[in-house]
Amino acid sequence: MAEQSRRLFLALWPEPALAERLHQLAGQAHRDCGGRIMRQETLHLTLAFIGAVVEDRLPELLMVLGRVRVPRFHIRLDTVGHWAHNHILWAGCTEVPPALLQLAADIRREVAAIGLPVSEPAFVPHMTLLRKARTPYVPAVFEPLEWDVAEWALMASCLAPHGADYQRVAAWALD
Ligand code: 3AM
Repeated sequence: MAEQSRRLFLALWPEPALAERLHQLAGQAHRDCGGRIMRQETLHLTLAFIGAVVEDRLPELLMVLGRVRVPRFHIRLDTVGHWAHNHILWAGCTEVPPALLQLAADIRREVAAIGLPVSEPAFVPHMTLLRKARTPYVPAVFEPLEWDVAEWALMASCLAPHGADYQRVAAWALD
């Protein structure tokens, strides 16, 4: 019988109040840009994507991820970007906190060290708001959204017809 595997990635997950503000922003953008709005409970900032991992590799993965030590940091979400190549409209930050870059780099290094595949492209912190957006979005007024980040999580993604469902596998507090 084939071994059970789960599609894993690492992410920052916003508190419900911030997710609600982001979802409102997505709703405003949707009126101009079309596309598909991410469900509020699925909004996140991906740190690293791993992909399918068989269950018996999980203890080792949890062990190496537990070595990552990064101080808490603050993200100011103050920009809305659009990627023409994949039609994603996203919220991001013009000033990327060094600790966020360190967290993503340390996670990728630990995952690669145990021979699991981990996303290679340059890390551009973003929170996907719309998929299949037709155009960029220029908000008339945009009050930055402030985010005190205290933890990061290992998530499992389950692809479904209505979009991915996400399940929290483990989480670690920042220092
Ligand atoms: O944070 P976003 O929405 O940009 O696009 C997927 C999503 O990113 C990305 O991982 C996040 C959680 O699913 N993703 C999916 N497949 C991927 C892959 N093969 C991938 N990232 C890199 N390589």
